[in-house]
Amino acid sequence: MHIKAFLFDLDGVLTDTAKYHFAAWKELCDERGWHFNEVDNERLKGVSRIRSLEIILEINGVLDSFTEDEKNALANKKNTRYVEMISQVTADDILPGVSEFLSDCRAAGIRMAVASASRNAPEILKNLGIADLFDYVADAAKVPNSKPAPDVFLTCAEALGLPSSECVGIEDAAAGIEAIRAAGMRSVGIGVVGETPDIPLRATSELNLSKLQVLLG
Ligand code: B16
Ligand code: MG
Repeated sequence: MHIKAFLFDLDGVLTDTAKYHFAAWKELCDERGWHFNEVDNERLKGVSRIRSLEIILEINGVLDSFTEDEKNALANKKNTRYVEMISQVTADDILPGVSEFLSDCRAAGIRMAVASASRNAPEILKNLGIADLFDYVADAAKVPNSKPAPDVFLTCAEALGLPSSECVGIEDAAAGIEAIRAAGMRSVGIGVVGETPDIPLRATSELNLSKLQVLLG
């Protein structure tokens, strides 16, 4: 294939915001006396905010004890803390190898979009100082179905005016790899557990445009 665009997940691919998601959810859980640890946090990667809360409530056996309004209030409370935490994000938080890869893609005329489940994606990209490099950033609030549904990747391809066959998705979460596959695109996985991407990499430092062009060509 001739790669015309890369569609990037954000958390776990461009930067590591999982540690802030964990810290913000942990504060909420500690306040309520709920169990939540780093292993549980793995299940929240790539998953929407409200679904993340539901997973935490399920783990604690209290999912049925909350109304939709109460769940929204809890998710908002976590997000307020999370937004405070990500205000500290800077260019130093870009994952290794990512800046070089983005520059190489740009120099090669390959289009780039962000396909994240995070409603905070624009703010994080701005703080990282890379917002201007992307042709399109999907608005997670407007995407009908979250990963593993293909919607966010299809939205990006459509915005770029490209068919799925010319787009490659880059993801760190199993749900994201499923979403890319369901969108009919090839996938690059970063340390993905539980799904097999077309190109599995151990870390972002292994992202290399020439190699990917050969492997996916
Ligand atoms: P927000 P990604 C995802 O980002 C995170 O991996 C996931 O843990 C989080 O719940 C989700 O964004 C929603 O984030 O609360 O900021 O809207 O991996 O899809 O870039
Ligand atoms: Mg991710």
